[in-house]
Amino acid sequence: MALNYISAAEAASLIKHGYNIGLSGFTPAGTAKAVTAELAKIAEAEHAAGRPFQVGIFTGASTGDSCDGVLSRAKAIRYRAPYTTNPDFRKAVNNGEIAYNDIHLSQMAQEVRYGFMGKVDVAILEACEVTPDGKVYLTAAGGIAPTIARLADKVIIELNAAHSKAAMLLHDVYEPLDPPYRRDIPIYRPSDRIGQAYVQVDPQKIVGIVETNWPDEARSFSASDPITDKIGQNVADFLAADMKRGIIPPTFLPLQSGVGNIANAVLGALGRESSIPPFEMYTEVLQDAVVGLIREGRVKFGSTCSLTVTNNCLNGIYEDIDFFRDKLVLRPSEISNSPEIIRRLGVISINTAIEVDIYGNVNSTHIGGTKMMNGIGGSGDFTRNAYISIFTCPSVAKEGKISAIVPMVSHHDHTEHDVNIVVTEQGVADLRGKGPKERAQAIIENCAHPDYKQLLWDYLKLTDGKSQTPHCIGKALGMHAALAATGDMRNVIW
Ligand code: 0RQ
Repeated sequence: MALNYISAAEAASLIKHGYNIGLSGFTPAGTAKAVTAELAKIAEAEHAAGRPFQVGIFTGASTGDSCDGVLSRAKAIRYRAPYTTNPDFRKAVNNGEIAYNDIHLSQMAQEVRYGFMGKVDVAILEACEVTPDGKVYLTAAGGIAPTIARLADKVIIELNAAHSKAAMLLHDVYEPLDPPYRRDIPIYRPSDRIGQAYVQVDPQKIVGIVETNWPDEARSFSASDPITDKIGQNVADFLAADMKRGIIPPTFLPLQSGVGNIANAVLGALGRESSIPPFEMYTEVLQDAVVGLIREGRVKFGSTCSLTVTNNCLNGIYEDIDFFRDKLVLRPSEISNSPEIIRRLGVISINTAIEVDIYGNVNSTHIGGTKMMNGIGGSGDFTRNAYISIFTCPSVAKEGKISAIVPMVSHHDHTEHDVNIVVTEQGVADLRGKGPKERAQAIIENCAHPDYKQLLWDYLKLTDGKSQTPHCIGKALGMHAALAATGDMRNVIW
């Protein structure tokens, strides 16, 4: 079949009000850009003419401004799942304008297949190459591309020259069967490849190819600071000690790490820790720090869903593809984040918390219990199934007005049953093998900021001190209430 080249505007005009669109990509890496940017213009014109225009968006994780940003500002999103990081999208969600379904990333493709979110009308896949028989070679991420490409009525390809064809060598595309026919996913080492290099699309469904030259809209990192450096060092020291004790085998175990500045600093510190041997990653996002560690031989292999790296770093990988091709693999998100594989490989997970309570419950998503920050991402997929699950965060936020260690989390993403280790710049609380009352001692003593330690000890005195999980229910959110009333949690009066 001949490939049909069309403009981004023509492609966007195929998307109608009420459609659900499925997008390739995972974080801004590998996400379609040109068609969604044009779609926002259509939405604005339709709204100006007094007509409704909104779509549902199914994707792998966050996207860039040319999707979530422009479409939020154009009020063109009715529904979206899963994770996002865009500030305009966040504003719209917290104004009640968008139905946001913040699900575990490993579950996204299968929930689309199960039909929980409605049908996929149009899939838009970013590719570095496409063949007339429908082989689509993805760019910097796996995401949910195989599923949306198979389920969509129509498929649009953004053929993006900003990505080198070297990306063709990085993908391992595999889609499991649905129950009751699902079998084990045969990955036994992070480097195992089990699928194909491309997404096979029915060529009859490809309604157009849009040629673009649009680099990924990657976020850059702030330089590490003394707080993130100390958190990173605390994690590295903890893991080195666990290896010395024989809890972690001498070969070490694969690591997962989330996104953001803290995660980048943690990986940097692990790379520098000479008592930790070269290790592998089984993760969902791979950031700049890890690419540097692969070059140095500190990271032996990276299995990931996306290359969430700066464009300089991405181009460096493409230029040195002969070096990287047997050290990296990009997988669909339901494989990179598969609970089955995470448990089998014994992955050590490292994610970031917004707040942690004294019993080890973690809030990763909501500010003040009600306002969405980003979303749970893959942190639940990894935490629940990890060999050792670690959460990191600075002990305070907003110049000390907010304590990250609180009596009770104001929103609950990861329960005390799943969280093993809490790390702040103050120290490390090892919760393994401890009951709730012992956990509270470890967290307050080791992780709370000195400004808040006594306040937290005083809170415990309000409880009966004996129950399985001692709380004073009327005051458990007292620090949050003090913040809301006075702008500073330190003003709490118990
Ligand atoms: O605010 O942006 O105004 O400065 O939250 O916090 O410390 O810069 O850290 O960039 O790593 O983000 C949890 C949001 C942390 C992120 C979260 C404010 C703080 C700052 C950002 P400013 P930092 P990060 C990977 C797996 C989801 C779960 C996960 C995240 C801003 O890491 O989205 O790990 N995680 N998923 O000041 C009020 C508090 C606060 C607070 C921090 N207690 N109250 N504000 N902030 N704590 C994702 C994927 O799966 C793809």
